[in-house]
Amino acid sequence: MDSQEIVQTIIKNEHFIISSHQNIDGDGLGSMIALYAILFNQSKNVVMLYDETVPYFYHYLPFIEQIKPVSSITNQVNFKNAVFFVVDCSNPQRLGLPQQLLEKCKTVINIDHHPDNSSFGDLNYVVPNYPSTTILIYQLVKELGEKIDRNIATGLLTGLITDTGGFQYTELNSTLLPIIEELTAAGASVASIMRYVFKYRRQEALKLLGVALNHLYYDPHANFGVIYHLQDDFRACGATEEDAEGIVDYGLYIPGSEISVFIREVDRDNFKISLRSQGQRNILPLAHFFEGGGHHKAAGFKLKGNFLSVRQTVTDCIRQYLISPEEFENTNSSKIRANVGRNS
Ligand SMILES: [Mn+2]
Repeated sequence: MDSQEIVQTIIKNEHFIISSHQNIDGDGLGSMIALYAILFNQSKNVVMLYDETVPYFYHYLPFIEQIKPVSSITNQVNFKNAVFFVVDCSNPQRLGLPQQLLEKCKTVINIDHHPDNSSFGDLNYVVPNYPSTTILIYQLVKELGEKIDRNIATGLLTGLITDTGGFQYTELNSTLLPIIEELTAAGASVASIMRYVFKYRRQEALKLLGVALNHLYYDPHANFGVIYHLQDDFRACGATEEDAEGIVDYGLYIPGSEISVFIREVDRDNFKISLRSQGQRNILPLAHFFEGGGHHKAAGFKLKGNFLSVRQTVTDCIRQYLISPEEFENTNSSKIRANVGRNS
């Protein structure tokens, strides 16, 4: 791992760009914000780039208004001298527009915890078994010898809380507890972050959740839940994509459920599919089968087609996988392998 070199690169350089994956989550944002705050405290010249809307329930984060679209900075940054941090992002394609800036920059630093990260950086700090990318940023702050203030702590804790599902997917242990204690002592609030990340939702989002629960289908033989939203559902509720955050989890609430799948129509005949699992099930092979990616317990991919055929394809695959994972992986091994790290 290149953490020592990353620390040296921070010390030796003045200009930094930070970005994360499209369809951003609390770990991507928390990592960006914490890193921004660290570099800001060192009086470095730093910009954060993201081209989509940052969901309103993350607006409590410090420096959130400093996140800019690519078009706003293109003329201001001397890319030849800039170090580009890509955080919580398994491959450059997931960056969206900021991807075009990577090759203009002096150094690309890739900090991530996705198992299928393609090690695309000049320097790579990738540890797949870490619960969040923000814990890697925490290690960097320590190596830098930088004091953790409230802003840094809030970013770091936001990533940890989001990616562990509020400490439901990762056990609180003797490694994490002292870190959480340190971050809360620095001024971050577990209670407040938990509320914003998981509970703070506008009325339109709650209506959308109601529709999702009405659509819920559960397969009692293979033990998985399916939820979906069509464009008409978003329109009827006055909801947007950000309002669907967290809905995928409900398919795992049913006793015995092993996998939850959430299919949503983002444009006509264009679907995003999110997968979640609990217990021992690793859903990454399923995501790779469909040219997606992610983690063992949280992954996703995209599919085109009409809704009924998309749903049929996805549910058939999940059923086959749950009934016999070895057979599924053996039958599809070349396709699964070819897609690892390609597009998650
Ligand atoms: Mn993450």
